Amino acid sequence: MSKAPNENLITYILVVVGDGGVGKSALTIQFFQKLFVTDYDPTIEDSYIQHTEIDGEWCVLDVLDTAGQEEFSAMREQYMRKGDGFLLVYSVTDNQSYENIHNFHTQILRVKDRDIYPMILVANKVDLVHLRVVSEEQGRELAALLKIPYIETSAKDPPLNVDAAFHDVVRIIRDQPPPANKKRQRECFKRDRRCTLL
Ligand SMILES: Nc1nc2c(ncn2[C@@H]2O[C@H](COP(=O)(O)OP(=O)(O)O)[C@@H](O)[C@H]2O)c(=O)[nH]1
Ligand SMILES: [Mg+2]
Repeated sequence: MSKAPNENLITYILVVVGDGGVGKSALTIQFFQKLFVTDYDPTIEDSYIQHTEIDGEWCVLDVLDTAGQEEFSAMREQYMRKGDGFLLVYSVTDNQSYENIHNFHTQILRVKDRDIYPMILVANKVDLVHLRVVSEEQGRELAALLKIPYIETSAKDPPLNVDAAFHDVVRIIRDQPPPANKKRQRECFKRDRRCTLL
Protein backbone atom coordinates (compact mmCIF):
# COMPACT_ATOMS: atom_id res chain seq x y z
CA MET A 1 0.00 0.00 0.00
CA SER A 2 1.24 3.45 -0.79
CA LYS A 3 1.76 6.07 1.83
CA ALA A 4 -0.79 8.84 2.20
CA PRO A 5 0.43 12.33 1.21
CA ASN A 6 2.38 14.03 3.97
CA GLU A 7 4.66 16.97 4.48
CA ASN A 8 7.90 15.13 3.79
CA LEU A 9 7.32 14.45 0.13
CA ILE A 10 9.86 15.04 -2.57
CA THR A 11 8.98 17.98 -4.81
CA TYR A 12 9.74 17.75 -8.51
CA ILE A 13 9.90 21.02 -10.44
CA LEU A 14 8.84 20.34 -14.01
CA VAL A 15 9.08 23.00 -16.69
CA VAL A 16 7.00 23.01 -19.87
CA VAL A 17 8.83 24.72 -22.74
CA GLY A 18 8.25 25.14 -26.46
CA ASP A 19 7.13 27.72 -28.99
CA GLY A 20 4.02 29.82 -28.45
CA GLY A 21 0.79 28.12 -29.49
CA VAL A 22 2.01 24.51 -29.28
CA GLY A 23 -0.28 23.71 -26.36
CA LYS A 24 1.88 24.16 -23.25
CA SER A 25 -0.98 25.72 -21.29
CA ALA A 26 -3.58 23.32 -22.70
CA LEU A 27 -1.46 20.33 -21.63
CA THR A 28 -0.74 21.78 -18.18
CA ILE A 29 -4.37 22.70 -17.53
CA GLN A 30 -5.61 19.36 -18.86
CA PHE A 31 -3.19 17.66 -16.47
CA PHE A 32 -4.12 19.73 -13.41
CA GLN A 33 -7.77 20.60 -14.01
CA LYS A 34 -8.93 17.88 -16.40
CA LEU A 35 -10.34 20.31 -18.91
CA PHE A 36 -9.37 21.54 -22.38
CA VAL A 37 -8.81 25.28 -22.76
CA THR A 38 -9.06 26.85 -26.20
CA ASP A 39 -8.36 30.50 -25.47
CA TYR A 40 -5.81 30.64 -22.68
CA ASP A 41 -3.91 33.94 -22.60
CA PRO A 42 -0.59 33.18 -24.38
CA THR A 43 1.29 35.70 -22.23
CA ILE A 44 0.44 34.08 -18.88
CA GLU A 45 3.24 32.16 -17.23
CA ASP A 46 2.09 30.31 -14.16
CA SER A 47 2.99 27.41 -11.95
CA TYR A 48 0.70 24.75 -10.53
CA ILE A 49 1.21 22.43 -7.59
CA GLN A 50 -0.32 19.05 -6.94
CA HIS A 51 0.24 16.05 -4.69
CA THR A 52 0.24 12.95 -6.79
CA GLU A 53 1.07 9.27 -6.70
CA ILE A 54 3.36 7.93 -9.41
CA ASP A 55 4.23 4.23 -9.41
CA GLY A 56 3.05 3.89 -5.82
CA GLU A 57 5.13 6.78 -4.50
CA TRP A 58 3.59 10.08 -3.45
CA CYS A 59 5.31 13.31 -4.47
CA VAL A 60 4.61 16.98 -5.10
CA LEU A 61 4.63 18.18 -8.68
CA ASP A 62 5.39 21.84 -9.18
CA VAL A 63 4.84 22.56 -12.86
CA LEU A 64 5.80 25.80 -14.58
CA ASP A 65 3.87 26.58 -17.77
CA THR A 66 6.23 28.99 -19.51
CA ALA A 67 5.24 31.80 -21.88
CA GLY A 68 6.96 34.53 -23.81
CA GLN A 69 9.27 34.46 -26.74
CA GLU A 70 12.43 36.21 -25.62
CA GLU A 71 14.85 33.53 -26.63
CA PHE A 72 17.79 34.02 -24.37
CA SER A 73 16.29 36.14 -21.63
CA ALA A 74 17.51 36.08 -18.06
CA MET A 75 14.01 34.96 -17.07
CA ARG A 76 14.27 31.87 -19.21
CA GLU A 77 17.67 31.02 -17.77
CA GLN A 78 16.29 31.39 -14.27
CA TYR A 79 13.46 28.89 -14.76
CA MET A 80 15.75 26.53 -16.58
CA ARG A 81 18.10 26.58 -13.63
CA LYS A 82 15.25 25.66 -11.26
CA GLY A 83 13.77 22.80 -13.29
CA ASP A 84 14.34 19.18 -12.25
CA GLY A 85 12.86 17.96 -15.52
CA PHE A 86 11.54 19.42 -18.77
CA LEU A 87 8.78 18.78 -21.27
CA LEU A 88 9.97 19.95 -24.70
CA VAL A 89 6.71 20.53 -26.54
CA TYR A 90 6.09 21.07 -30.24
CA SER A 91 2.93 20.89 -32.29
CA VAL A 92 2.69 18.28 -35.04
CA THR A 93 0.85 20.95 -37.07
CA ASP A 94 3.74 23.43 -36.91
CA ASN A 95 7.07 22.51 -38.45
CA GLN A 96 8.83 25.58 -37.05
CA SER A 97 7.96 24.54 -33.50
CA TYR A 98 9.57 21.16 -34.24
CA GLU A 99 12.71 22.83 -35.61
CA ASN A 100 12.94 25.08 -32.55
CA ILE A 101 13.13 22.17 -30.10
CA HIS A 102 16.91 22.11 -30.66
CA ASN A 103 17.23 25.62 -29.21
CA PHE A 104 15.38 24.71 -26.02
CA HIS A 105 17.33 21.49 -25.62
CA THR A 106 20.70 23.18 -26.15
CA GLN A 107 19.90 25.99 -23.78
CA ILE A 108 18.76 23.66 -20.99
CA LEU A 109 21.97 21.63 -21.22
CA ARG A 110 24.06 24.78 -21.29
CA VAL A 111 22.33 26.28 -18.25
CA LYS A 112 22.58 22.96 -16.39
CA ASP A 113 26.15 22.42 -17.56
CA ARG A 114 25.33 18.79 -18.32
CA ASP A 115 25.44 16.48 -21.35
CA ILE A 116 22.18 14.88 -20.44
CA TYR A 117 19.23 16.00 -18.31
CA PRO A 118 15.75 14.62 -17.60
CA MET A 119 13.56 15.67 -20.52
CA ILE A 120 10.88 14.26 -22.77
CA LEU A 121 9.99 15.25 -26.33
CA VAL A 122 6.26 15.90 -26.54
CA ALA A 123 4.55 15.87 -29.95
CA ASN A 124 1.24 17.59 -29.20
CA LYS A 125 -2.03 18.07 -31.14
CA VAL A 126 -1.95 14.59 -32.69
CA ASP A 127 -5.76 14.71 -32.82
CA LEU A 128 -5.44 17.19 -35.72
CA VAL A 129 -4.71 14.38 -38.16
CA HIS A 130 -5.50 16.36 -41.32
CA LEU A 131 -3.36 19.33 -40.29
CA ARG A 132 -0.40 17.21 -39.28
CA VAL A 133 2.89 18.15 -40.98
CA VAL A 134 5.44 16.55 -38.63
CA SER A 135 5.30 12.75 -38.77
CA GLU A 136 5.79 10.31 -35.92
CA GLU A 137 8.98 9.15 -37.66
CA GLN A 138 10.40 12.68 -37.66
CA GLY A 139 9.50 13.01 -33.98
CA ARG A 140 11.20 9.75 -33.09
CA GLU A 141 14.26 10.71 -35.13
CA LEU A 142 14.63 13.96 -33.23
CA ALA A 143 14.15 12.22 -29.89
CA ALA A 144 16.83 9.67 -30.80
CA LEU A 145 19.19 12.46 -31.82
CA LEU A 146 18.64 14.27 -28.51
CA LYS A 147 18.73 10.94 -26.62
CA ILE A 148 15.44 11.59 -24.86
CA PRO A 149 12.11 9.71 -24.86
CA TYR A 150 9.30 10.62 -27.27
CA ILE A 151 5.58 10.79 -26.58
CA GLU A 152 2.58 11.82 -28.70
CA THR A 153 -0.13 13.78 -26.91
CA SER A 154 -3.42 15.54 -27.36
CA ALA A 155 -4.62 18.03 -24.79
CA LYS A 156 -8.06 18.04 -26.42
CA ASP A 157 -10.83 15.88 -24.96
CA PRO A 158 -10.54 12.96 -24.78
CA PRO A 159 -6.93 13.64 -23.76
CA LEU A 160 -4.18 11.38 -25.01
CA ASN A 161 -1.05 10.65 -22.94
CA VAL A 162 -1.25 13.91 -20.98
CA ASP A 163 -0.74 12.31 -17.56
CA ALA A 164 1.84 9.98 -19.07
CA ALA A 165 3.94 12.87 -20.40
CA PHE A 166 4.22 14.49 -16.95
CA HIS A 167 4.62 11.20 -15.09
CA ASP A 168 7.33 9.97 -17.47
CA VAL A 169 9.49 13.00 -16.68
CA VAL A 170 9.23 12.14 -12.96
CA ARG A 171 10.21 8.55 -13.78
CA ILE A 172 13.26 9.80 -15.69
CA ILE A 173 14.26 12.03 -12.76
CA ARG A 174 13.82 9.13 -10.33
CA ASP A 175 15.91 6.84 -12.56
CA GLN A 176 18.90 9.15 -12.43
CA PRO A 177 21.89 7.86 -10.49
CA PRO A 178 21.55 8.87 -6.83
CA PRO A 179 23.42 12.02 -5.75
CA ALA A 180 25.64 9.84 -3.55
CA ASN A 181 27.27 8.57 -6.72
CA LYS A 182 28.09 12.08 -7.80
CA LYS A 183 29.65 12.76 -4.43
CA ARG A 184 31.72 9.62 -4.65
CA GLN A 185 32.91 10.68 -8.08
CA ARG A 186 33.92 14.09 -6.75
CA GLU A 187 35.81 12.55 -3.86
CA CYS A 188 37.50 10.22 -6.28
CA PHE A 189 38.32 13.22 -8.45
CA LYS A 190 40.03 14.92 -5.54
CA ARG A 191 42.17 11.89 -4.83
CA ASP A 192 43.02 11.01 -8.38
CA ARG A 193 42.40 13.26 -11.34
CA ARG A 194 42.09 10.34 -13.73
CA CYS A 195 38.76 9.53 -12.08
CA THR A 196 37.09 12.45 -13.87
CA LEU A 197 36.45 10.00 -16.67
CA LEU A 198 34.07 8.06 -14.42
N1 LIG B 1 -6.83 20.29 -31.40
C1 LIG B 1 -5.96 20.58 -30.43
N2 LIG B 1 -5.75 21.86 -30.08
C2 LIG B 1 -4.87 22.13 -29.10
C3 LIG B 1 -4.14 21.12 -28.44
N3 LIG B 1 -3.34 21.69 -27.51
C4 LIG B 1 -3.56 23.01 -27.60
N4 LIG B 1 -4.49 23.28 -28.55
C5 LIG B 1 -5.00 24.61 -28.94
O1 LIG B 1 -3.91 25.37 -29.46
C6 LIG B 1 -4.02 26.73 -29.07
C7 LIG B 1 -2.76 27.15 -28.31
O2 LIG B 1 -2.69 26.39 -27.10
P1 LIG B 1 -1.97 26.96 -25.79
O3 LIG B 1 -2.05 25.92 -24.76
O4 LIG B 1 -2.51 28.32 -25.44
O5 LIG B 1 -0.46 27.11 -26.33
P2 LIG B 1 0.83 27.68 -25.56
O6 LIG B 1 1.09 29.05 -26.14
O7 LIG B 1 1.93 26.74 -25.91
O8 LIG B 1 0.53 27.70 -24.10
C8 LIG B 1 -5.29 26.82 -28.21
O9 LIG B 1 -6.38 27.24 -29.03
C9 LIG B 1 -5.50 25.40 -27.75
O10 LIG B 1 -6.85 25.11 -27.49
C10 LIG B 1 -4.36 19.76 -28.84
O11 LIG B 1 -3.76 18.80 -28.35
N5 LIG B 1 -5.26 19.57 -29.85
MG1 LIG C 1 0.48 29.29 -22.76
